Formats: sequence, C-alpha cells, structure tokens
Amino acid sequence: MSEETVEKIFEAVAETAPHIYSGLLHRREYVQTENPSAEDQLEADIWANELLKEKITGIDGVGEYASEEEHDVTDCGEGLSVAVDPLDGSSNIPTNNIVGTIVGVYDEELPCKGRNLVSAFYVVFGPLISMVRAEDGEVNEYVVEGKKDSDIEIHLASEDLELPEPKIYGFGGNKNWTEDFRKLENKISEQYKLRYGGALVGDFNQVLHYGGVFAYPKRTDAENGKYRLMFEGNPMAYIAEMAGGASTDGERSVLDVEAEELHQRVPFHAGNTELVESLEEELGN
Ligand code: FBP
Repeated sequence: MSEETVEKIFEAVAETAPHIYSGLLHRREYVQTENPSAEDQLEADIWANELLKEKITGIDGVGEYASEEEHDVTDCGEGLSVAVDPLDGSSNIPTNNIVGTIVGVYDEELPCKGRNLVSAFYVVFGPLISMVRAEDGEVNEYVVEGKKDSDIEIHLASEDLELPEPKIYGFGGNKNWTEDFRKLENKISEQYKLRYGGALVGDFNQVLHYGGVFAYPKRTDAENGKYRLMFEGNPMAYIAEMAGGASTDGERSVLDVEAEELHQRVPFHAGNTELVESLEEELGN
C-alpha cells in the first residue's frame, strides 16, 4: 500500500531529524570530497545522507533511493522512489544559519517528472525542528520533539496551509542575474520586503508563511540555475502548488519539466500565483 509506505517514509525522516540536528555540532568541517554537482561536501552532508539512506531503504514498499550526495540511484526493491537532499543549504552550517532536509516521493523510476510526486516534505532545522508536508491536496505543518527514538513525538502544528497575501520576496544568485531578471527584481523590491537567508528550505518556508515569491533563476553563467530538479525543484514546487500557489521554470510549471538526468538543474520560481504568473510573463518577453 503506497499510503502506508509514504507514512513510514515521513515518520522515518521525522525520527532521523533530531539525530541529524544534534550531530551537526561535531560535523561542521568541509571534507576533501565533492557531491555529483561538484559542490564541496561537509562531513554533515555525508553523515545525514547515511542516516536517512539506512532508514529509508529499509522500508517495505520503497523501490529506489536517490540523494543529492550520491551519483546513482540505489535500487532497494519494488515500490516508490525517494529523492532526498539530506542537508539543504549546508553552507549555512559553519555560520549556524538555517538548514533543512527535502524529500520527494515519486511513483515512478527516477529521474521522472514532478507530476509523478505522491508526497513531498521538508524539515527546517531552526529554533524548532518543524516539517511541512504536502499530500492529497493539503499542506500541513508539524513540530518534532524529543531526542531519542523512544521519545520522539510529531505534533500537528498547522493544518491546510495556504499562501497568504504576498508580503516578501527572496531571490538567489544575484551576482549573475540576466538583465531581464534584474529589472524584474527592481520592480518587485519596490513593493515587497526582501528576505533571503541562503537555504531553500528557510527561504521558501518564510514565503509559505508570509506570502510572496522565492526564486533561484537562470544565471548568465548557468542556464538552468542552481537547484536540482529531482531533489529541490520538484518537491518545493509541489508544496507551493498544493498551498494554492504556483511554480515556474520561466515557461512552465516546474512539475512539467522533462527529467533527463538525475542531477539536472532547473531555474526555480515559486510562490503566490499572481506573482509567479506576472514574473513568467515578464521573463517571457
Ligand atoms: P545545497 O543543497 O548543496 O546546500 O545547495 C542548495 C542551496 O544551498 C540552497 O539551499 C540555497 O538557496 C542556495 O544553494 C544558495 O546559493 P547561493 O550561495 O548562491 O546564494
């Protein structure tokens, strides 16, 4: 049963979250390795991936596990495919700013389109450990408490989250924006307040709560921007759309982008529908 499997995946991530959080203290150094996207890895990136991989691949009904930290998909039986960014925003770890975990659960072999998602969620390691989960047309928020497996509790904090009237924006990659995007940012900055922290989970999470738009667009030096479609773009676009908002790669919903490679990148924009639509229109001109 795929609903039961999704529930087990969600619980496994919730139970692992406090372990990841408490283990960050001694794993804040860069090691001499790169991930498949040629980014330097912290000891924490590798370790969080190992913890999550062990838990998730052990779940009955999980067929594939893929991670932003590993080159290939791991085949682990019959069933759903799980794509994980174990520590999103990990360059925030040395400075002690927000990081998180992003998970997409697909009912298709990876790589595949975001339309194949059956669930997506993310963990925010902030003042609290919280989780936002989108499924069956609803977005709910949870708080995770406790430290050991035996005392971890998951409390529902907010039900059926919807993007409120827009107030803020956050755009990454500013050193290499196109002229069109720079003009657009200029306009948006006159109307909305800038909030940018350098971790997709934190930056998107505040847009979800305050309303607005978040983007990491294409760059003059990177046609497809920075985010990995399977691990970051699709799950966050799925959550944005389920919260009543929209997403775009500049031309179409992120969820409709063809997936050709596991680690392919995608220009990412998501938030309140009216803002995403006007951004898409302006960038298309
Ligand atoms: P990682 O998952 O490898 O940490 O990379 C993604 C990311 O950290 C996003 O969370 C964040 O929005 C972006 O990179 C920050 O990029 P920049 O440092 O260019 O602002």
